[in-house]
Amino acid sequence: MLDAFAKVVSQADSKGEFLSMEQLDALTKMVEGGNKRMDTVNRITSSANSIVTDAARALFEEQPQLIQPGGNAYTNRRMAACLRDMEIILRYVTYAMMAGDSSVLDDRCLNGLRETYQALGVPGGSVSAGVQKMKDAAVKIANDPNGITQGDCSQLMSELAGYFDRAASAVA
Ligand code: PEB
Repeated sequence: MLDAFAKVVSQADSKGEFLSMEQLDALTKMVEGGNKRMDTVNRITSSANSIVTDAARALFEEQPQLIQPGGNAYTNRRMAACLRDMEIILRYVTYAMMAGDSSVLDDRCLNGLRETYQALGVPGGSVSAGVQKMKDAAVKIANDPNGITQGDCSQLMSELAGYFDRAASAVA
């Protein structure tokens, strides 16, 4: 598991090189944008419950077969597993956002997840659709201009969206 700093250090070390100016500039920008990054993580973390439940509700509205007998979210046990999975994925996205690097999400959540779902008979495409819904909600919440110092968050938001896309395509 790496963060943006450790990643650059490890890449440079594997080549036996000093950090480049480009790498230093990129990390300086990351430090300068640190408050915005933490606000983003904080906002998503505080709204995690509603992000998960709203996305699940919308998913079941679009794909009602999931909650009908024989569906993959039918019975309380499967419904609970489904909501839990969405929460786990969202949690790892917030970790990646905090670290500024996807490796924690990749290594501890997404690696092998497609195969797990295949083995369980859980439709990956549906999980993927649920993740996309969480993405839309999370970006909306993180990018809300109300109640926060104004600034340009476009780069952070596309980074955030990228982690969700990564999760969605890992299981699709
Ligand atoms: C991944 N999910 C499930 C299981 C595992 C995961 C390992 C099997 C064990 C269990 O049931 O608890 N666990 C999960 C994860 C990590 C982890 C992401 C990462 C670290 O450790 N059902 C639906 C939707 C979807 C869904 C499409 C969006 O209809 C999910 C939610 N996951 C779902 C369901 C099960 C499951 C298990 C229904 C139970 C499947 C079953 O037992 O029939």
